[in-house]
Amino acid sequence: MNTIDLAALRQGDRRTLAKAITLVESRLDEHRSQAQAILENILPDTGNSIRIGITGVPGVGKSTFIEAFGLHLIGQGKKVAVLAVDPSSPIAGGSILGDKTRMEELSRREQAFIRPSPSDGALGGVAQKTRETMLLCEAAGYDVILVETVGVGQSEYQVAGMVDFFTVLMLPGGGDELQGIKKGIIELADALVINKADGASEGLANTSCQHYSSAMSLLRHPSFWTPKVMTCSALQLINIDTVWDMVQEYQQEATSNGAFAQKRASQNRDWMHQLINDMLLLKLQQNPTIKALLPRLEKAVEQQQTTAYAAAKQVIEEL
Ligand SMILES: Nc1nc2c(ncn2[C@@H]2O[C@H](COP(=O)(O)OP(=O)(O)O)[C@@H](O)[C@H]2O)c(=O)[nH]1
Ligand SMILES: [Mg+2]
Repeated sequence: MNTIDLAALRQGDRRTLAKAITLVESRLDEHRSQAQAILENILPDTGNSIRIGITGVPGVGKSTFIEAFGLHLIGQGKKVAVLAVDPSSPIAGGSILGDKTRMEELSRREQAFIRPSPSDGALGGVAQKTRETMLLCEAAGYDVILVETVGVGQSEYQVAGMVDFFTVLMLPGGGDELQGIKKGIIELADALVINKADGASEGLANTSCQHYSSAMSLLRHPSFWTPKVMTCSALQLINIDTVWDMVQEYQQEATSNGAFAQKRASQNRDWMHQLINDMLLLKLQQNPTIKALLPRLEKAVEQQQTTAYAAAKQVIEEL
């Protein structure tokens, strides 16, 4: 893999973008430093997008929704990038690759760029790669970045921490726990969208909508924004435009009151701290003295010859 044509990337050339993402996803140190150089270079061209996270249990309709939503956005003159954070099945069963058929039309569009979840990278894992990929997509002129996650492990929390607007798709009827939505996820949501509000399920979807609307109004939300609850049908294209209108309303308000920039700034700060932790750990694991010391210390701790605290302190002092 050699150099990336940054001018072509900035002009939105898809092949160049794909190549740059592959570089970012690589585990090789050499690629890593090339990727970092590119990211430093394009940083001034990033940030001009709205980053939207989409989560929900398997089968709720994420892929169908993204297809409908993405096509709607393209109709509004937007360029849309779809990324996935799916630590469970990095390549073969990746949420996007697995049901690319559900995004058939979107994937054919010139104004859409769809990238499956990266395989778990060394530093920072999948989320780190997705953050960097997001920057590349912004430099390539994508206006809307959709980040999908199936919600395995910590992925919803990670996605919520890298987007401007976090959407939880839900099924009509059944509480969040019944649906297998993790505790705490609802509290992170900027919007709950009850999908499949069509046919026989429409009434149930409306009941769920009322239920969650009152539940959300009781939740304390640490922001100017009171999370919205609405229904839609990704399949029958009902309310897809309403969801986009809501996101735009959020963006306008958050931009004018400063919350938008503030949130991104604090996300970047948190990201840096996360990276410091990861890098420290890596340094620790690669240090030859510590490598030799660790098995002895583990044994000593197991056999209660030393306290865990004293052993940990010895390792840190070695570093
Ligand atoms: N009735 C109805 N079915 C839907 C809707 N959205 C998705 N589905 C169906 O639900 C199933 C799962 O959808 P999919 O997009 O693959 O869900 P994902 O696993 O969350 O990505 C598919 O059979 C879809 O056709 C909807 O709005 N209404
Ligand atoms: Mg899917």
